[in-house]
Amino acid sequence: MNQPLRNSGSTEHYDVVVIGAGVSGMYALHHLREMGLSVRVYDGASDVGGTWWYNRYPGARVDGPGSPFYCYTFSEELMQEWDWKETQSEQSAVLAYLEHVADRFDLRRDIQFETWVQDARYDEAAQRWTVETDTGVRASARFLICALGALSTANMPDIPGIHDFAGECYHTGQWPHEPVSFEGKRVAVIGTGSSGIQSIPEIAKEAAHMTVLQRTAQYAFPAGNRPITPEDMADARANWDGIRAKMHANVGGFPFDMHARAALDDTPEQREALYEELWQRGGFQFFLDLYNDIAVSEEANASLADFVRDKIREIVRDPKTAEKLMPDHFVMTKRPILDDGYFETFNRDNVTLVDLREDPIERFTATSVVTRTGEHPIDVLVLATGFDAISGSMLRLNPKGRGGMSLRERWQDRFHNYLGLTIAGFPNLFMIHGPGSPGVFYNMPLGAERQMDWIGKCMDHLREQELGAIEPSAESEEAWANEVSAIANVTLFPRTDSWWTGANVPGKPRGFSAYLGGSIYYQRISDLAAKDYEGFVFEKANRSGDTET
Ligand code: NA7
Repeated sequence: MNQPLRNSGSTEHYDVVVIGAGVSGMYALHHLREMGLSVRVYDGASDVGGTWWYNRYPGARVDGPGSPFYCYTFSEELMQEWDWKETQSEQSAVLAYLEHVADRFDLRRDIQFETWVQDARYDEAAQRWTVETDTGVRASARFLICALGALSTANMPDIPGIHDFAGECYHTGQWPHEPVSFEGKRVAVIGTGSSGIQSIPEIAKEAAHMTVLQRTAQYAFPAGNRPITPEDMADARANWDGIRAKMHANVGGFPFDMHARAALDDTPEQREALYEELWQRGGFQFFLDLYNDIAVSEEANASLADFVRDKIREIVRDPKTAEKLMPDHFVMTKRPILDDGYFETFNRDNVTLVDLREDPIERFTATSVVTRTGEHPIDVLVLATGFDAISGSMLRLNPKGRGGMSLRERWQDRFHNYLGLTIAGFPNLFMIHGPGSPGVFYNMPLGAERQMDWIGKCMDHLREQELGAIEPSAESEEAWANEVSAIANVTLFPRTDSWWTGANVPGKPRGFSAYLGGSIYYQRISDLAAKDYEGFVFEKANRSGDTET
């Protein structure tokens, strides 16, 4: 049992407190325990899984490159023993995997579930963090690791009367654990991002009527979900070392080769042929096998956007509905979406599409949603409105650093950070998948492992050098922000409103908040560590005692 180093009054003392028992926090716990540290993890949920524990909406599946490579890589045995059944695993399959990881590495004994961390404060004299929880437990630790999840703080729309709606109301990111029945009910869904586009076809099959309230039309690509055969798994297992090496080298952390040609090097006919082939095959592989200039050249981008718009016109029978479904932003500059029968759903008699740009929501009543052109009576409201992504959960935690400064004050104008891992004025606090890191642009379990391994080495460095605290300088934060923007600005991504830029949450500072260099990032952070942690400032340890790391 990983006991607190000591108890003083009502405070438990650890080397490290980790907040979050999702993909990142689970690996953090395992790794820190392997280092011989005492660790306590807190999570508001009643079991492991984080985002995969919360997002149980109908149709929820992996919408990235998928299984068997959306997984941890730290344990050869884990890879060898786990069978994935489909390329785009259902939420329940990913959660079952994470539960297995928790069992296999006996993680739960050091996780306190159903415990919400309400406050985290740095004590400069003690060089320690203290966290307060809603269960009354207070813990102190030398290091605080925020594994809060990039997609975990729900974005709740602020629409007049929404709280007066008296029917059932569910956010996709906070879906109930009990089955929800839509049978015979009139359902409205707000939001057509990944969660809306995955859930709408499933809910429409059951509901009496569905009204889709669309603010931004989206490009969506066939998910192409396929069974993973025992032979596929045997192949992956036999070649695991090579696959793992390829994952480390690949820009997105997946073992795939990227297309080497530019769209503009090919004729329109050749482009059309490639797009058609990829469309028929489906899956996230679409984006990896694409031309290498789609995200950087307006003309290349337009060629793919036109192809998808033509597909929508082909699939959707009613031309007026098809026109409302036409996206007009650069393709791939909002999170690419994989669908399973989304556009076909608009051919159903029980589905109505409302384009909120021409027919905005005015208010909710107890029994309906009222748009400019009329009233839609509903029994169930589904909010597929996404998340205050990437930085939102850090702001919700709102840790207090040096001099009691809150993160909300520090991040008022921009999400100041260094390497996406650390923040000036918040010593010994580390983020996993924070703003400024590759985060959601990288294979997230692998990214969590690689960031956590770096953090572990950094902790070792402090111990070896008898240092008490580490934090970045404000200058290195500035330089990092410039590097993140410079890479993003080569692409078309910052030119579209998205949750990547913070545009989905009213009042949020705008800026592209992910490091798009992918695997280069891991080389960068390791090189900086090798140069005596260039860009950081250190403080000598004030005292020893329970600061045993
Ligand atoms: P997303 O991708 O942020 O999608 C949210 C959707 O909700 C999107 O269509 C938004 O329109 C819409 N939205 C948000 N607020 C409103 C209001 N107030 N009124 C109308 N429409 C609104 O979140 P998801 O959960 O779908 O996906 C997040 C990630 O989770 C996804 O990328 C996967 O990796 C898993 P907008 O486009 O902002 O105009």
